Amino acid sequence: MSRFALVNFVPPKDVANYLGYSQGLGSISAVLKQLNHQTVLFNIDQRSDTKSFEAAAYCDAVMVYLTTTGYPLFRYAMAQYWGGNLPVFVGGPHAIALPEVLAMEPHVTGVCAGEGELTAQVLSRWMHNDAALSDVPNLFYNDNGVLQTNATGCYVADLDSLPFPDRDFFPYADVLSTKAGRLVGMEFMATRGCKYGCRFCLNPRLLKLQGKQMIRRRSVSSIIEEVRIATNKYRYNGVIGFHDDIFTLDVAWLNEFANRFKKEINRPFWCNVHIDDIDEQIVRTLRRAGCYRVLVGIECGNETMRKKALGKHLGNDEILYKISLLKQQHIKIVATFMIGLPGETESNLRESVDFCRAIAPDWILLSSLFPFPGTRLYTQLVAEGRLKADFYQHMNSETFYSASLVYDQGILSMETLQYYFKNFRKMAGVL
Ligand code: B12
Ligand code: SF4
Repeated sequence: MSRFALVNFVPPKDVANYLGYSQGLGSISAVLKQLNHQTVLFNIDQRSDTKSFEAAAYCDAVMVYLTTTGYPLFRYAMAQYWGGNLPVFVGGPHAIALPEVLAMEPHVTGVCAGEGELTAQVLSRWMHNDAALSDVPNLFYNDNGVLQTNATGCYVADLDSLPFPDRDFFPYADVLSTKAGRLVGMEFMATRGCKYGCRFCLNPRLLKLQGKQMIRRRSVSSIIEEVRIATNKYRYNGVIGFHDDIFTLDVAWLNEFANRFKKEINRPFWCNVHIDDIDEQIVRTLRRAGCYRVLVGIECGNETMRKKALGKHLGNDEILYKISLLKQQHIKIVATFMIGLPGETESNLRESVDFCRAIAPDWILLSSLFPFPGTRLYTQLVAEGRLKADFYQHMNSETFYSASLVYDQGILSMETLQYYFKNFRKMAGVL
């Protein structure tokens, strides 16, 4: 039996409302426990004291869930605490984006370039000399200075065969009781993968690494069973949240879900939808199932920019029509917008504000554009010389949450960006 430290580098509490639950780490913990290993969670932020770093190093191995914004802290932890004989494995979005770079960093034992359940299973055998690193699916590693890249594209074909994510591993009752926790609700995920090709998102890379078949869905029975067990266990009466990238990809699945969720669970839920996917019938089905809020990616007000810069092929008229369908069914709208896009002028920013006003969402999630490694936008900006390929090594981990841009946008001044970042909601009439 081994004891694994599962580490998540999270934003400090005063910077972002990180809730603490991660489906990815929860799933890896469940898989390891099924094999009789122990798992310990470390949520570490830049204000964490040395004890957290040191305690993780007392486990038999460290497994890091790495986002790009967590990279500076990861590097610090490796240099100060975890370098040496401790096996350190890295997975998560930043690992999926840059496995060949991370694998060659000092003291990194291996990097998971994809889904982690099969990887974790074989790694736990490696810990007991029962497998070689070359046997581990999706793993990139440094073999005496030579990069080894095992087959990627390995994933669990039947998601129902996985144990439910391990919620007990998190301080889960606390997660639910915070203000943000009450808003986000109890989180679930029925689908993995997304068919769209947005230039700012990591999903197209995952699709390329793992192939189209990787878009998978759990059965309705499996997701309902998980909701029933988890809500009973935590005596939870609040809202349910589905984190699937797009909840409405499969109409037949959605119909079955709507009938059974209403009958067997009957709780309000929110989910993510894509404007392209929804029509009157789907919106009615969502409502019938109990959907009271959706998150919709709009990103900007200029149609050409949305298509060309962001790869989101949606017309403004189509968006307004689909939004009206959602409103007819009294479904609340949370719209995402980004500012600081390549080629964006102040007049484009005003277009975004005006379009947002026309949509009149119930809430806006606004961010400044962050070209994550592994996305087509990142590759483009690096090729154009407007972004340093290793920018993430030097940034402050709070950059992501501010109005500053990490690339040379060349048109908008810092003052203009900050002004729109601060006043966008008010200007669009969303308070
Ligand atoms: C739900 C979600 C959240 C939730 C939960 C986050 C979490 N840690 O799970 C909340 C809202 C809290 C959140 C916060 C943030 N998120 Co978020 N989030 C997502 C979302 C939509 C789904 C994540 C998920 O559950 N995926 C499904 C599970 C099964 O996959 P997974 O998490 O990747 O884990 C698997 C593998 O990566 C791997 N794996 C992971 N860790 C390890 C470790 C080892 C050792 C191994 C072997 C394998 C392994 O195995 C897991 C199981 O298969 C993704 C988009 C996406 N589709 O993934 C964005 C995404 C992960 N988020 C992103 C970002 C930027 C953030 C924030 C930085 C933003 C913010 N507002 O603060 C924070 C970071 C907080 C943190 N450190 O976790 C980016 C990351 C991009 C990047 N390159 O870093 C993504 C990819 C969206 C995007 N923009 O493209 N997020
Ligand atoms: S629709 Fe959403 S999840 Fe899918 S590729 Fe675009 S941004 Fe990513």
